[in-house]
Amino acid sequence: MSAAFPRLWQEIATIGRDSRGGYLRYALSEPELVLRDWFRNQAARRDLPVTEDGNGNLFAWWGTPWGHRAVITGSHFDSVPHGGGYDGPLGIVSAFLAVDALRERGFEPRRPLGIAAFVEEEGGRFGVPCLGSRLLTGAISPDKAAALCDRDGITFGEALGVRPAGALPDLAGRVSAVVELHIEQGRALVEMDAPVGVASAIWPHGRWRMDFTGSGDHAGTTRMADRRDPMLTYAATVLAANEEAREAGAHATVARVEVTPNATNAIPSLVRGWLDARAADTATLDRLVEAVVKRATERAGQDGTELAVEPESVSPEVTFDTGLATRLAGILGGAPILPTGAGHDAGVLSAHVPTAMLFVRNPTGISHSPAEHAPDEDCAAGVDALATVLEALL
Ligand code: HGY
Ligand code: MN
Ligand code: MN
Repeated sequence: MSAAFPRLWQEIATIGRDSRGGYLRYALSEPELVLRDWFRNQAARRDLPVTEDGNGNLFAWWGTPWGHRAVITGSHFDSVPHGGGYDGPLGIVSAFLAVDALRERGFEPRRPLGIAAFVEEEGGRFGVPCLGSRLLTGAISPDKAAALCDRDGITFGEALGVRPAGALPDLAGRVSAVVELHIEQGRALVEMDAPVGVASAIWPHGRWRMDFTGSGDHAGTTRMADRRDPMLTYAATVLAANEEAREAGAHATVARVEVTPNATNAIPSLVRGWLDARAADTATLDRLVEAVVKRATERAGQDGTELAVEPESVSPEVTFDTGLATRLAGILGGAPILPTGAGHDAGVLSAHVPTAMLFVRNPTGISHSPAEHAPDEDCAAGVDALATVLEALL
């Protein structure tokens, strides 16, 4: 295996790493800005001009920027809080190495290739995932995006420094294909004994903010019978979501909560929790969310609390271009084709342009955790696969 991958991977391995080996790479935060500079530096080393689309997305170009029938590859730098280092950056590092490999083969593309670094894919800072690709495709308005706030009250517009430019006109006319390489967030490739796979679909999924409101009071002097404690309604809802998902063969997670006033000796007045729900099809997802909200509402009635549910982002089912997926799997010697429950910028772009994803084997399947890891030899196989696929598309 060539040493190219570990050598380049090591250049970013410590950027934004926390004391537990996880990564804190919020969009447009200090570590991610360092990664964006690294991106520009890698592009400059390869004579690839870099453009910014006014939405926070970076593109390094082999050929004319946004030239005729361009191919786009790449991924994102941002991580979930204390997440893994591969989710996102692997697709960007692999793209630069794929260009190196194609140049070593003496390949001359007939179309421009854009290596993308999409902003805020995780939604970890501003709350809406795939924010950069949603802006690029017009799936979210510049004003709505600009007004999104992080935990410190800084808006995306302030962090970006400009009002987002919004949709690129005629994206479908400019771009002939998109291929995003990503670590697999699951163990299917391990079970299939394959280092690289091709995506068939992304499950429909979304995130709903649930506000449980009660009456704040003294923990020591308020009789149990007199309480309207939103923490009880929240707790019952977390358990209900888990039960309903198991019954529906779907996935539901409540992993983020904010409590007001969040004091040991004060019954909360507000508990804000986020439901992440996903299912193999839209009907199942809708039924799941409906069932969770119904049970939460019933419990609120018992507790004397109020419930408000706000969908923060909902992503429809994505079926990647079947012809493209089959063609790429064939080019890769019969690589497996598999679905995923994880959202990606490629999913957003697939509504506008023929889009594919390549997955690189993840031995544990773990992601969104410091334990996320892919062995160098599988990452190198991913680079080779990406180079082969890009050669065919360019
Ligand atoms: O949450 C997701 O599915 C993706 O990792 N943003
Ligand atoms: Mn992710
Ligand atoms: Mn990702």
